[in-house]
Amino acid sequence: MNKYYLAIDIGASGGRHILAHREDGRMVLEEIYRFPNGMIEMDGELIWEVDRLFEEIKTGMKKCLELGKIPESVGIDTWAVDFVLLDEKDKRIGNAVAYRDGRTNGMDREVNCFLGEEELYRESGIQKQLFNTVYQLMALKTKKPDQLKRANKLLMIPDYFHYLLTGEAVSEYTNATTTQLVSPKTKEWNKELIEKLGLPLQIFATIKNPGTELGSLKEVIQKEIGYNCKVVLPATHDTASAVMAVPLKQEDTVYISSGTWSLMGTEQKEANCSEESRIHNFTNEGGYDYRFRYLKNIMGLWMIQSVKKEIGRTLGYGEICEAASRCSIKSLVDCNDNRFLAPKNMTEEVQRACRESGQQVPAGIAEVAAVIYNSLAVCYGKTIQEIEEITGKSYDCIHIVGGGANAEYLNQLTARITGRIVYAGPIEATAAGNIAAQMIAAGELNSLEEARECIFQSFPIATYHP
Ligand code: LRH
Repeated sequence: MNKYYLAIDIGASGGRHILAHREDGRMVLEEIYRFPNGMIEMDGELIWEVDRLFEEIKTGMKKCLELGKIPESVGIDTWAVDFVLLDEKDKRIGNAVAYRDGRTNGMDREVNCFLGEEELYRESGIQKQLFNTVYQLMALKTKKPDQLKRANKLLMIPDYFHYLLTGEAVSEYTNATTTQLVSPKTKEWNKELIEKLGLPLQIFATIKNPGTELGSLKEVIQKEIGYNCKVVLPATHDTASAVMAVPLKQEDTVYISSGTWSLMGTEQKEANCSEESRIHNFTNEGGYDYRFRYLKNIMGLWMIQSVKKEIGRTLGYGEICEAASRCSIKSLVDCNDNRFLAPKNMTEEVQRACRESGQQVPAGIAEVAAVIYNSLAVCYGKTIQEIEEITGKSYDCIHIVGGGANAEYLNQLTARITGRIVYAGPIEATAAGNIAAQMIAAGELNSLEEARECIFQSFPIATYHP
């Protein structure tokens, strides 16, 4: 009898339920349910529909029963930094505001009134990004202080869903680090930092590591979906799960977790909270087994997703890639420019950036996409050089994992522009990483190394030469 494990992987643009089991040593994944996600506007805010997402979570879980494949355990991962607040009756306070909402504008100055950026980086090791939880909390403190006063718990999005499933409120470590309020030394909430910022310490739930068994499903949930199973914490930050699934052959490898964002970096045993690292804007996010994800956020395929919605609705991503590869336009934009974080219209923003810098202005989906793909590859090239400078090591290959590893043209460009061999795959890295944490917890795999070896044997990986 196969033992099944269920990964629920929710990204900014969609969610999936993936059932997994082992067969001849390999990891076999089966997508059993899929649903859309995206920010919507409500009460003048950009928000996530967490109530609908929770309904989708349960609908997908019911499919397991229909298929007669009841999982041993389930675990949820999502994007990072966003959270909900609960009052003392465990009712949600306000909306689940999305990180691209403008409420954090100017909040870096507010935070700087309490402590400088150098100190914040020394204490957290986290790359400055205006959408980080710390700036979102400062926005609440300045603009909606009553909400923060009423709050009894802060739960990150996957922690909130796990709480709805089990009644257990904890903070999973990898995602907690993205709040910028966890110490990379103690791996616990940084109480001094939280107090210095005037934030209520009592709302932060106990930190638990991926692999922790949270409990079983609440009775009402069991009744609704028709079975019981354990909830086991994966690395609930999707990027942390994806990095678990990078089939590292040697320790010093550069990866890109490619999806809505491109997260480019390397795994490190210790956090690097130096000034040099801060100035280069690298982050030290917490990883499985306390391995730091030393990486940089690059705007990523969000730019392509947005342009597709605006001017390429009828095309698939493969077709967009293909059409872009036939263009000769040479214009480049700075993918890390905040102007691309949440523009009213991405196509026009890319065109404007080209016009302002005196370059050819792209017209039509193929050219706009070509500018974006080329700009991303150039950004990858700069980033790998920075990683080499900071770590003093050299890297001859790049592993691209996640949905974006499908973008053949981008893979080719990345190999050519960075001059490194590119290995692309697994595409299902996030789900595979989520499952790996559950399988290790169940004793089906012994370690992260063994999980990576298993993943390497289980999924196709394409090679691109410079
Ligand atoms: C990718 C991701 C990334 C975060 C961003 C908020 O989905 O989790 O690692 O920086 O979303």
